[in-house]
Amino acid sequence: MPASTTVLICGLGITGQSIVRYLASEANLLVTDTRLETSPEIARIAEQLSSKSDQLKVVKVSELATHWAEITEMYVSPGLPLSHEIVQKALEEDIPVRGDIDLFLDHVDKPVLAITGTNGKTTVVSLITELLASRGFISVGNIGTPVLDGLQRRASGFVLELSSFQLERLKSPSFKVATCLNVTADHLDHHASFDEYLNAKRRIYENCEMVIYNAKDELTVPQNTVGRQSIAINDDPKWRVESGGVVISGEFVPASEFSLTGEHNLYNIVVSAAFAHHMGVSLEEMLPVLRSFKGLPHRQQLIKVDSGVTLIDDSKSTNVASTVVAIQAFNCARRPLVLLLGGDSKGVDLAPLTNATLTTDHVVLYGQDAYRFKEIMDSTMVVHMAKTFEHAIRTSIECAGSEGTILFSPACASFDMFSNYVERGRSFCAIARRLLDPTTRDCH
Ligand code: UMA
Repeated sequence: MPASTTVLICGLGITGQSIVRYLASEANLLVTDTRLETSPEIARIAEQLSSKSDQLKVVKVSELATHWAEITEMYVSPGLPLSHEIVQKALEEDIPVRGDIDLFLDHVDKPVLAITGTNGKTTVVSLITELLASRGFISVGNIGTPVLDGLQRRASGFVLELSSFQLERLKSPSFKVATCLNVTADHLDHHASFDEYLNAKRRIYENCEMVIYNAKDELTVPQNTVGRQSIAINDDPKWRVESGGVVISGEFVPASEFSLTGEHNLYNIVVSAAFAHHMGVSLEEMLPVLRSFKGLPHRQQLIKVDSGVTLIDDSKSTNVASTVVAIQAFNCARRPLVLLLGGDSKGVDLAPLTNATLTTDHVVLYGQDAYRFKEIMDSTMVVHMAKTFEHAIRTSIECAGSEGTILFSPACASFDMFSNYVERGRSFCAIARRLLDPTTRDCH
């Protein structure tokens, strides 16, 4: 980048901070965040950054008007919608608007395997990374390590988790292998419509060398596969989910051999194996990893308690589709089955939950959108409204009796009460364990 370049970085979350670190010695940086004047944490980060460099200036959004003429490029964090006035103003001024993934793709010279989807992407990214760990691959992106920080680490390749936010602002995707796992309604407080969300997700296939998709799920099928390598899972006899197991690389493996449970995870296993196969990993090498992979915390995770109650932490469920999948997975669990959900529903249609909840025995609702959920429940359902998170857990325990199952699968973002789903999941475990096992102090 020429030294005279002035780059505007918008957003001071972990993405914005990684862009600052990456471009610090290459350009004059202007940094802003819509939360500068309302969040003490963001103000502290801004102060810290400006104290470290003379080439970095923090500006309030209201002060940007005097800077547009000098700005040559702008990087926008994933959490800031492209419809935001700052982005719209930059576009009016003909300033190129990019995301951190563009900068990463400009500089990366290692294979990048890209994964998106409404649900399951973190599980798939983690499993592919384990399958390729001996080849020196690391996971980056929406999973939690900003891509530019990943670029500074010694890696032979990257397994990149992409959100719709990251994909919609990506200028020219060009991945070695890409998949979109599934698409169901989510983030409709950010995207103007389901189609806009779907189109963002499907951008992952643009210009990529190889596409992997579910031939039985039209929304995941790339519009153009001509001239590219592809694996059409469930259409290809060597790669498919079958009753009671999976076929990977032409071999049948029974579901009972895997630690991961649920039909959706069988698909996740096939996709992950297809990626590893394309990167040269043999079936013999893969099988021990596929068998031992236990999944990730807060995703349909069984929590041990010294009580007859079965406790499932699915705090990672931040949308309706993933809660429907969780209800199906625990349909045969010990009864009564108590579903605990609530939080910030992000403006999506909640109706797909109506039928799914009919197979549960009780529903306990809490948080900002508890009443939106109550409205879509069938009149025959036993629905309990809780005033606080602790009250919700206490009510769930009462409903579960001595040997029922509590499924904590919120179907919502956590931001009305917690900083993220991890904090929410930990809090759920800690409170539930305290109430069920008064001698237990913590949750791991
Ligand atoms: N925000 C502002 N003003 C700004 C910038 C952001 O108000 O100027 C708000 C956003 O509305 C959002 C929050 O700040 O609510 C955080 O956004 P951010 O872009 O600053 O977030 P980062 O800390 O940079 O983290 C982002 C991803 N967060 C989001 O997309 C919201 C992280 O994914 C990701 O791990 C990280 O980049 C590295 O790539 C988290 C996430 O929640 C896990 N992702 C969503 C999901 O999985 O559903 C998409």
